[in-house]
Order: sequence, then C-alpha cells, then structure tokens
Amino acid sequence: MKTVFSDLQLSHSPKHEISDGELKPAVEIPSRAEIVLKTVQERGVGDVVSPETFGARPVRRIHAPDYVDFLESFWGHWSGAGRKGEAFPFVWPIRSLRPDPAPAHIDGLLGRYSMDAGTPIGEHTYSAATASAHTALTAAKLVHEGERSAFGLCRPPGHHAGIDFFGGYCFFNNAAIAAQWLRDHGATRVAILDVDYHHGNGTQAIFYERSDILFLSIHADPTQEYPYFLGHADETGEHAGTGFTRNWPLPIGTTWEKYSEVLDDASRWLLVYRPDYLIVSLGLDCFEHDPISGFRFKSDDFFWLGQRLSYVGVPTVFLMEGGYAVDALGTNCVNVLEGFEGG
Ligand code: OKP
Ligand code: ZN
Repeated sequence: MKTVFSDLQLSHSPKHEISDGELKPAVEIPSRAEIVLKTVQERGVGDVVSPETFGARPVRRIHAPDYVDFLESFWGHWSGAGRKGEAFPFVWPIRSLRPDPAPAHIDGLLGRYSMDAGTPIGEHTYSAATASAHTALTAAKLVHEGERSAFGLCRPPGHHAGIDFFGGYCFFNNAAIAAQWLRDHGATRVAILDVDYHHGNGTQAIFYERSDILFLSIHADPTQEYPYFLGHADETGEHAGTGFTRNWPLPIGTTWEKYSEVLDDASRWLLVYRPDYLIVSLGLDCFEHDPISGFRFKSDDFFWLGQRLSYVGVPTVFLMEGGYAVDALGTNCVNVLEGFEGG
C-alpha cells in the first residue's frame, strides 16, 4: 500500500493548547507524523509518495469561501496586529449572539470560524492544512486509479473541521474533501467510517443532508467526551440524508472485545450501502495508553481492526486523524494497514 505524505505538513507546529484550565504542551505535534512515516518505511508498507497539486477547487468544494480566505490571510492580519505567538480564539457567537455579519476584528473572526480554544493557529497552519488535504486527495486518486487501498498520512487531522470552522486540532476536513472529490470523479456512493476515539462532528455535519455519502462513526460517548455536542445515537441524518448517518457512542473504558461487535454492526451497514469507495477516518487514539483518550485497545487490536475493514471488500482510502501516544503511534497505525493488506 502506498503512503502519501508531504514535509509541508510538519510546518504546523503548535506549542500549546488550552485544556484542563491550563496552557499545556500541544499534543497534535509534528513528531506524530514523523514516527508514522518512519514505521511505514521500516516495516516496508510500500512506497511513500508526495501529494499532487489539485489547485484550490477541491478544498472549496467543501469549505465556505470566507472560511478558506480567513485561514489563508490569517497570519498576515494576526502579525499585522502586532500579535507574536500562536492564536487562540476566546469568544464564540453561540445562541443569542450573531455569527453574521462576520466581525472585522481578528479576535472576532477567530471565534466566528472556530469551535474551541484548544486549536492554535500559527504562521504555517494554512499551508500545512492545505498540504494535508492534498495528501488525502492524492490517496483518494490512487484508489480511484485502481489501487485496492492507499494511506494518506494526514496531519493536521480533519474530522472535527466543519464547512466554516476549525477545532479539535483540525482545519480542513480531509475525509470530506476526498469523498467529494471521488463523487466529482465518477463515484455514485462513498462511505466514510470514522474510527477515531472522538466523534467526527465536522464530517457528519457536512454530509448530514446527503444520501450519496454514508457517514458511520464509532466513538466515545459525547456526554462524557469531546466534542460533547454531537455524536449521539439519535443523529441519523436529515432530509435526503435521513438514515445515511449512524453513530455508535460507547462508554469510556471500552475494549476491543466490545468495540469489535459494534464494528461488525457498522460493517453490515457498509455491505448494504455498497459504496464505490470506503474512506476510513483512521484515528489511532482508541489505544489504551493514549494520553487524552479512554478506550483500551492494545497494539495488536489495531491489526484486527485493519483485517475486519478488509472484509468489507471495497477499495479503501485510509486517512490519518488523531492518536497521541507518539511512541506507539507508528506501530498501531501500520498494524491497521498490515491487517488490511493481509486480510
Ligand atoms: C482530536 B481528534 C484534553 C482535551 C482535548 C480536544 C480533543 C481533540 C481530538 N484534555 N481536546 O479527534 O483526535
Ligand atoms: Zn481523536
């Protein structure tokens, strides 16, 4: 299986995040991608290729023009305002406040286009996020051209990013961009299975009213875990998308034994839907030693995960999402890929 990766994705290098009432060291850091790349090479998964350029169109097929413009021009405004460090939003237009018209002040814009205070923007965030999206597109293109599978080593991740907001370490929704690109290049149905520990709220929202993209997500119960405000079992799609979203919230402490039963359930939905392509939002944060997550996968369980995904029998694009136990991240990720290839 080919891996797609670009060094540009390393240029987004947050120093801190706001969590637990503190300014803490960031966890979504460049070494995550570096260790996965190293393990891919050491274990001989396959060639590592650079992303192709796709221009600005595919990202703008998913994201609002004003949001893309905001991210693209952000650092100029921020540094122009005399700000030196990375940027954190701190005020949001919730409920009785108005998102539109968008404010002119950079602090207002930060809140207008974000969902949390845990996701700093730095000088190179836009170019890294763009490269990450192009990595996803290139992996999709490889599968579109006939490969059984491909791995987009995306970073920053994407599944929390919505049409016009960033958050949860995500800026552009790589899986959504890849799914839409496949639709625009001949696919009739695309399924996205999100196995990250956190619910993929951005991906769900983007496709909530559509039947041509099936969204399935297995994740920690949002009553107990980030993103807190989406990912419940009763969210099943709306309008034309009714029935084409499915969520399996699971309790903190869930092991592979329980998870795999639910995965079988999700696989049955895939078999019924018969997608032309499957995109796996591949979070590795269900790992027992993940520093911010609460499921209990062992490293070997990721191999079984990959094997079960292969039984679905559909050309598959793996796109990395979360996973923060940096030392084990390469092993866990490559276990999925090898489990798939051996299955
Ligand atoms: C991104 B992805 C920890 C706070 C963590 C944000 C989690 C984002 C996860 N105290 N908050 O889905 O892995
Ligand atoms: Zn996650």
